[in-house]
Amino acid sequence: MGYKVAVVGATGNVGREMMNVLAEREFPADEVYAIASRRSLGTEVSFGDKTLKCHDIEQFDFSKADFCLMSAGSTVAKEWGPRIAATGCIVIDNSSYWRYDQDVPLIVPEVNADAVAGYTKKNIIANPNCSTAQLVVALKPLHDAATIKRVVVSTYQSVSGAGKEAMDELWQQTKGMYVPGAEVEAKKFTKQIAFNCIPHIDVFMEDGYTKEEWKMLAETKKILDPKIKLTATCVRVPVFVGHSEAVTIEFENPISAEEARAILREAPGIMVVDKREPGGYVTPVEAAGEFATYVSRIREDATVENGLQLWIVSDNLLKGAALNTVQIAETIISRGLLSKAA
Ligand code: 11C
Repeated sequence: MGYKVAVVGATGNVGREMMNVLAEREFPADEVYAIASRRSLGTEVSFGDKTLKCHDIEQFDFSKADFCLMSAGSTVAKEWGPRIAATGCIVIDNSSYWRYDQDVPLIVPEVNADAVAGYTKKNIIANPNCSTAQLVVALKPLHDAATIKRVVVSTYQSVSGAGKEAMDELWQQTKGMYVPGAEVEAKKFTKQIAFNCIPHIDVFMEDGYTKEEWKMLAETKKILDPKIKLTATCVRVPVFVGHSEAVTIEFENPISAEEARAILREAPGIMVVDKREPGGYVTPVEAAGEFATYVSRIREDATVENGLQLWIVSDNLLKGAALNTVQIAETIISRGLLSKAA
């Protein structure tokens, strides 16, 4: 007998990927329910070779589901997370709303799968921000080997992280550049995104960092190690899918590029592509649609003691969101932690 899975936010970028990942990984589901707000009622979404009609979140009986994979933003997560959790259905939420709650585990299965057992406090588990998920998968095995002290990261984040309208804005604006009179003004972004890059993701905070940059720090500490120092600059680039990160790491103990490459080759979820020749590295176009997090350009940083530099690329809608939520549900099942009988 399999499980019953509700996907809330099924019509969004991430919700649709959740459906694809459940189907592609052959998640042991008897039933998958597509859930959305009333205005999406009747909208159809694909699940494998089936087409599912969306249910209205207000009308759906969540007590019949074992898992609720939710990607509908913080407002929905705040209101509906506890309501769904109270029915006995485990909520795995992709928004930032629950991530920093000490009674809610924040999980990347390759990094801190043991912490998932803590979900019983609220029956809610949080999925990290996409830029954090791919970062910590690569940092974890290196931290185990040589103890990370400090990380400096610059991100190159695709527009799909900002949703479907943002993807449309990049597409229309790019086309409009070549058609006199068809220029498209910036709407979703603060400035032109076509042929440009914007050093601003999420809101500004008092100290001058953006919330996206703060999230990378707070989430890395919660998932991996609170002792790690991290500073980030998060930049939006005109790429549709796939976030890239240039990462400088300072370690407590010596670690060579060769050792790091060997460790990362064995690490779960990581694919090393590092040929030190033209094209011997991965770009977001190649990572889009893939489950792996790719690491390239592994080299020693001669400006500090025990320093390394890496280039990390992953599909932000998959490892950064949909894949990770499905992996969390798989972890609960494989560890026998589901409190409700399947
Ligand atoms: C972006 N990382 O690329 C964001 C999207 O906290 O889950 C995901 C925001 C979040 O815009």
